[in-house]
Amino acid sequence: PQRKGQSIALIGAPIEEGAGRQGCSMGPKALRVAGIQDALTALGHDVADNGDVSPRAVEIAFDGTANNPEIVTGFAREIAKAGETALNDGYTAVYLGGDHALSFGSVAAALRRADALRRALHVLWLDAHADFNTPQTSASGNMHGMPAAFFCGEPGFGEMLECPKLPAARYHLVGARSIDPAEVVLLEERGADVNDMGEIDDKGIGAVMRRILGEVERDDALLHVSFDIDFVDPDTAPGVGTTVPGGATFREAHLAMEMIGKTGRMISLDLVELNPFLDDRGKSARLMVELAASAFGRRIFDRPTQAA
Ligand code: HAR
Ligand code: MN
Ligand code: MN
Ligand code: MN
Repeated sequence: PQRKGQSIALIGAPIEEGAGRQGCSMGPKALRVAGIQDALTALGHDVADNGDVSPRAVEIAFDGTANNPEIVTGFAREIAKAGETALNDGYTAVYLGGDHALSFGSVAAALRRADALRRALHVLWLDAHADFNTPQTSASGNMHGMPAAFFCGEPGFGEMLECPKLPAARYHLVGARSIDPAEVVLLEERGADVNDMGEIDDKGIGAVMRRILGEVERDDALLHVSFDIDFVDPDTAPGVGTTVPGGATFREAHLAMEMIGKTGRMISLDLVELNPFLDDRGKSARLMVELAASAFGRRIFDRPTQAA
């Protein structure tokens, strides 16, 4: 059930070097201006703002194509450290992105925490993209397109970060509509749980989410949620660098987040890929705050929903 009165830690991660264009570094500020702290506090939670991580670039290179590996790795290590500390102190971590490369660090923290508790972790990836490239497969070299391959144990990331690996079957991608050919092959071979928009159109977001959250329940697992704003249709959320038409509606996104909240199993949440430079008067930032609130218990009306 929904956990009331949680301690929540906001961790800003102004990384933009994982993306192909600049602007995501302004995301943490935009989410704060849009009222993330007040929105979660209003739901009865205790919300600490831990500020932004400030990494140094480290010396590292990968075989293949990977842009800005030094600063992306610097961020990943700092984020993992800040996240692990927050989780160990009993906080639910909310990462304010930042491009999706922040999840190298946030998922590492969640995996370490689950490992320490001897619990299984599932990762729910709400995204138009699979982010399952490696430096060997990536055509762009943009590292925001790679974190899922990393934490599922694909080789090619060298000494980037130490963390337990996620079995691919516990990587649940929802909302996909742009997956590269090499990613399709890899996702299939590894047995990742891919739910594209066609699946959502066919079965409905409620059924798709119910099935996934049912697996989390079955495993008595913890849940990390990675919310890429391009999961939502660009007409509704224009503040993003990689727009793909045909995304989730306002209502589908809300229902997904409400269902996540009701499980009471989410230990960490990424809010990523917001590009305030491209936004329409704060529209996308405000939507992200609203959706985060839904995952933390905001309801229009507390109607009972069907059990998993
Ligand atoms: N698959 C493409 C690549 O690897 C695009 C990845 C874009 N990723 C994000 N985050 N915007 O989901 O370059
Ligand atoms: Mn993404
Ligand atoms: Mn995306
Ligand atoms: Mn499955």
